[in-house]
Amino acid sequence: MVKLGDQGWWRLGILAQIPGSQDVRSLTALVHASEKSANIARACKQEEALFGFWCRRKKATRKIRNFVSDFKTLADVLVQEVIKHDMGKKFPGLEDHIFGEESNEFTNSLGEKIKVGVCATEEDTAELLSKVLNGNMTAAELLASIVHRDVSIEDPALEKLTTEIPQDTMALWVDPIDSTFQYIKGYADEKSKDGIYSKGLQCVTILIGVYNRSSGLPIMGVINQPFVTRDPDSLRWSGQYFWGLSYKGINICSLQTDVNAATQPADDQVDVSRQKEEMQDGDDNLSAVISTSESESIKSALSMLRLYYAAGAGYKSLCAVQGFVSVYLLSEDTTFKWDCCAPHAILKSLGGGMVDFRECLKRRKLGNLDELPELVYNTPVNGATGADRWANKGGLVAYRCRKHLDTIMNIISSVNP
Ligand code: 2IP
Ligand code: CA
Repeated sequence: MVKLGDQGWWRLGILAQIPGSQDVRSLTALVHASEKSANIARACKQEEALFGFWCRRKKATRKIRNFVSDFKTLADVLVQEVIKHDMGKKFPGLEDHIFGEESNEFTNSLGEKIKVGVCATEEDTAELLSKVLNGNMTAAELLASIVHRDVSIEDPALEKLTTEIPQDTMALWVDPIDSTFQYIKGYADEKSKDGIYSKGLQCVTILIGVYNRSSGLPIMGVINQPFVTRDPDSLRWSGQYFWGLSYKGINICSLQTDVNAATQPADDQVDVSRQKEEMQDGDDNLSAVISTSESESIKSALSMLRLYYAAGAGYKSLCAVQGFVSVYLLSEDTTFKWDCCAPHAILKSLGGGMVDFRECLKRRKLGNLDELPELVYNTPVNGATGADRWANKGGLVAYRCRKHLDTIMNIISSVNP
């Protein structure tokens, strides 16, 4: 067994193929945790009859403009606890630096408060979950079996990574189920436009991002999309995941897994990806994805672009990651650090990033075009309380190509003088 914890380092890369070693200390652990989470999300959705009663309205105090509804689900709480448990088991001590949207407290229909968590044995976990599920042991056992089952993945690109990152420099933001409303109410048979779903289960994502505790900048992340295609016969869903790492000049993403290119200095990489995008995608082909609740002035400023609407902050970021759109832009303060850390890391690994929209606009007006106000993940909003401490106050722009970001910010500046 490889005990990298003794050195306090994470090793990125699969060690399972080395005789006597274990698959530990790696980006792989994040991918595993996200896949287990996706299994939980799919099980709760697919067995809706079994779990149909567990939706509770979130006691949300945070502001969500024009939201239709906001729910707290057992899947939400359980996924976050599973990620904490599994990462903490592999990297002892790290569980104290894993932050997320959910608390682990759940109130059942009898009004009893139960702390959801992963117990030492599958039986104990089932017992605990049955309390949340008002005694439904069948549902509790099914969930507990997924929670305690190891997932296996085959990802050759991950196997090639050998970077080591000191564990005590890292912290995590987790959004266990982003786009909760679509998860609860979303339909399975929505149609996409140019690959983009405006709503539906495809807009649901699980987001796990790692950032540097002192700089606050993202290092690596996984976006897991549990509901991508549904088998017409079994009606079972399958999903996909995307990962990215941007650390000390190493930039590698599951969408661009050329390790030789990835180990080039970061700046060189940015230039290469910029050149490619500039060649392929002229300014007349720019596009953006925005929230339906976006302000009218932004909607009209962006109307000259190909404009898409989609649910889910994680999903809209994923559209930018996949290159379906040039940017995901949000002018409001309705996203949080847990919505952005994972996609930000992946966009960085592709030569792009995520910036504070309002600060970006302000700097442009002052003529400061060079220094981008990248989002950071370690600093709460001054004077805010509760979840609002971790809101992205100035909105955001997620982009893959710097030139596209500049062009779109120019368009907005010109109509918002
Ligand atoms: C929400 C979710 C919403 C999003 C909001 C997020 O997270 O992603 O869909 O609003 O900003 O905070 P919109 O779809 O208008 O972009 P959650 O579902 O986890 O509460
Ligand atoms: Ca969210």
